[in-house]
Amino acid sequence: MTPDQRHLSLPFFDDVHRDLARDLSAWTEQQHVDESDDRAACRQWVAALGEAGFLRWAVPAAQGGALSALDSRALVILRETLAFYSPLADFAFAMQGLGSGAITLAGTDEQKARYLVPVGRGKKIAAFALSEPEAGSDAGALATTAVRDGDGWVLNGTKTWISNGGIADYYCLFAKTDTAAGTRGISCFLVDAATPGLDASEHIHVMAPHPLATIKLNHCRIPATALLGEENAGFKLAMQTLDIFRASVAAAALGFARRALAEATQHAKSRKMFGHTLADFQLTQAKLGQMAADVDAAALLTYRAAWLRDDAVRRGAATRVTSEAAMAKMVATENAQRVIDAALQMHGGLGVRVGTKVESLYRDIRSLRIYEGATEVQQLIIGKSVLAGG
Ligand code: COS
Repeated sequence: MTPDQRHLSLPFFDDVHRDLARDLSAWTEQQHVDESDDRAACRQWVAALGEAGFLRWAVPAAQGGALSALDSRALVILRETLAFYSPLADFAFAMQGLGSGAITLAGTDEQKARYLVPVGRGKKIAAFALSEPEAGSDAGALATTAVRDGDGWVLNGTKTWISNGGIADYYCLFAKTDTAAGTRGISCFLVDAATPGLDASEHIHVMAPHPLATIKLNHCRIPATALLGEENAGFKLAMQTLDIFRASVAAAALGFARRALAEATQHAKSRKMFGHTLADFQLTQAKLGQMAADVDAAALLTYRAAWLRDDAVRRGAATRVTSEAAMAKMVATENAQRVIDAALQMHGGLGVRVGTKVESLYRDIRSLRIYEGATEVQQLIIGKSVLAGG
């Protein structure tokens, strides 16, 4: 099954995006990764994506990337296409981007060379460590501390829900450097996985298996050069990184929804019922019509958010796309959940049978409505922006 790519003719995209989508789709269709062990599969996907050159889109050209700056539309195309075929392939790509995005935004030349070059080749696995047991949606409430010690820092605390936890080579990790300053007292650090005192052995098992762990930091000593960006400017850096990747979460949801719609359409055309096919019934046609509209609404919001950011970068403008990215993430993930549920329902008993594509999609989509800012957080962000007048 291949994705419908008619949307690529929309003016949001350039030829570079169209070529990328076609090459990636042809490549991914040929991959045969055994996904029964999610951690081994992710390592394999990172290596394969790196070797094939697709991780180059997660880093800028100066560090071996495909384009001079991170391109949101390319990220959207990559995640949408990979998600159509394999949620784990999408996850592997996404984490290379999310775990290195802050370095692209704020890294020194040395940090960029040390981390971005291998990330773009699939030689280092990246992770983004923001959440904590008591700081999920309220990201500013984190309790992990980084205290100056001689010419370095000492980290103490617990990070949780960390994607790639346990298989990452380094963590882009946020900690309090001024406990009295709220969101203005958070800094970002690049912490190598082999740092003594870092324990990533507690795996978290979830309904759609992927590498996820709790990270314990017990007197982890890191050098002064591990500080990423300015001291106490880490919260904004985290938010700016999320602004880029939230539209790509929307794209992953879109890839899942497109796959569910394709599965439902194929099933409706072939399934015999009451002397007809399922597709002959108006009830089925109405359902497919609603699903297609939900997919297109999600697509347009996602492409708009990506285009707006790329356009601002091209013009050198400091325009924030926080609200547009939040709308895309909220609508695409919520719509995808509905589309997948409808596709599953259309499959009848087969829909809940383990091994059926719509069954795994039903599990895969659920966490996207939660991570990188739950739907309720997106509503909050959009609402604040409406009240602020834009
Ligand atoms: N870009 C740049 N700066 C931003 C920003 C953005 N997108 N969002 C917020 N900021 C800045 C604000 O301008 C403010 O700056 P000042 O201190 O100079 O005034 C500062 O950051 C604090 O912003 P705010 O007051 O809005 O922060 P809140 O503590 O109210 O939190 C939300 C805002 C809820 C939006 C934030 O905590 C959030 O996004 N939570 C979800 C976190 C998340 O996605 N977790 C998943 C982790 S990855 S799986």
